[in-house]
Amino acid sequence: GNFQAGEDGRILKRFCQCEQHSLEQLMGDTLRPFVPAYYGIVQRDGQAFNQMEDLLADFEGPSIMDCKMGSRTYLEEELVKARERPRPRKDMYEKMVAVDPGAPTPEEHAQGAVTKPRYMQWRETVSSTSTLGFRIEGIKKADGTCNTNFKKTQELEQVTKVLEDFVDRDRGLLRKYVARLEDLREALENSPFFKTHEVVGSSLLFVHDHTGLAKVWMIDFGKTVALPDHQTLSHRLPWAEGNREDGYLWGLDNMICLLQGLAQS
Ligand code: 4IP
Ligand code: MN
Repeated sequence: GNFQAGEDGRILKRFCQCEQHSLEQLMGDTLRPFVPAYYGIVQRDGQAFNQMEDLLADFEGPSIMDCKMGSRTYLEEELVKARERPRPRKDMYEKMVAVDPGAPTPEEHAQGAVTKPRYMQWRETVSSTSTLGFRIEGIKKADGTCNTNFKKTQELEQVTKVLEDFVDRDRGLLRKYVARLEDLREALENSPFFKTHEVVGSSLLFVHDHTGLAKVWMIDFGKTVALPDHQTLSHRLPWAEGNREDGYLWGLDNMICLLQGLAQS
């Protein structure tokens, strides 16, 4: 797997250059309180790992939710590569058919394969990524239940139900999550790092427990890349190929709105 247990309060994640670069820079950014602390590279059995803070360490029997943020989940460079040299992916075809046997085109059925951007775009359009700018990837609750079957969770009502269930309709929890997300939004809007990076495939990790502790962090920076000099993003404008907009803040605005609605209902 990608993870190994680290020493006290730390985890090891398979080394990724892009993630290392991002975590290092984030340690000196306004976003620092919203990302895992980074402790550098370590070697284990001849393999390199990024060592970072175990975000679950302070919780007693945590409930956890992973939401992938943004309206685009692949890098523009992956689109260019796939166009120049299409690499048919059988594994992605199979993942697609498992969710919807009717999704592949007749040509894709004949090939038994799809390109990565094709798969990623399809995932976006059947989930809430395309309609809300975020999608729920997985939930593990304190009661032991675990669900990663959200590939077709798209409608606002479905998403709302899942979020309500995650917090067991606890308004106090919802208010804490909303407050934390509003703080995060402010930090993002003031972050030099965020302004100058395309943030793709990154998630928000929601964690709470029975003591009422509730926090959210940004995780997964394997596809967070610096823009060319002097280019910046709004993170709210729609994506058009070449503008590199990722829809991150659009998704966060929608998420905050939704949770606010639940907290008040
Ligand atoms: C996965 O699709 C996720 O999108 C992965 O993103 C992505 O990894 C995988 O691409 C893709 O197959 P499913 O979630 O539908 O299984 P993440 O790691 O953010 O979950 P990348 O490499 O794009 O981060 P491949 O090319 O690694 O298979
Ligand atoms: Mn992820």
